Amino acid sequence: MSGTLVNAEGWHTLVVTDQSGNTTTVTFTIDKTAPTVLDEYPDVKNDLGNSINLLLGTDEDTTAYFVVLVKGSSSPSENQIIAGTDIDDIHLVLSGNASLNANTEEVININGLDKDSSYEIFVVVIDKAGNKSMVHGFVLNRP
Ligand SMILES: [Ca+2]
Repeated sequence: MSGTLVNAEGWHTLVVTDQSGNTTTVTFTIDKTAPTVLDEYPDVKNDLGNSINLLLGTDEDTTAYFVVLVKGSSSPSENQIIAGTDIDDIHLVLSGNASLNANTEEVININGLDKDSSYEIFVVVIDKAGNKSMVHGFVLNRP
């Protein structure tokens, strides 16, 4: 094997030629950039007491993970949010994930809330290369 080390981001095409002159072309991408949660997200609409719509948007195709905690809870780490736990690794019923398309608003329905409680929702998104965004929080205040 010989060749040039490729580590630049973006799409690359690799052409392999054997001793008989047969060639195989492989296309691959290198992505080292963390995805970003767009400015207006996360957001909550349609607060019906026991259920809400969580709105999310990102700048590339990602999987979003979220946990819903009582207001004032400490933020879990990225990996704890992915695992659906709080900062003490306690698994949360109010957690989940969804696929997001780049620059498209995704609406996630969350059920099972106590209508009299205020909540804090923590979100992290991961791109297809495994790069993680920062944790983003949203406080859902109830009267
Ligand atoms: Ca990326």
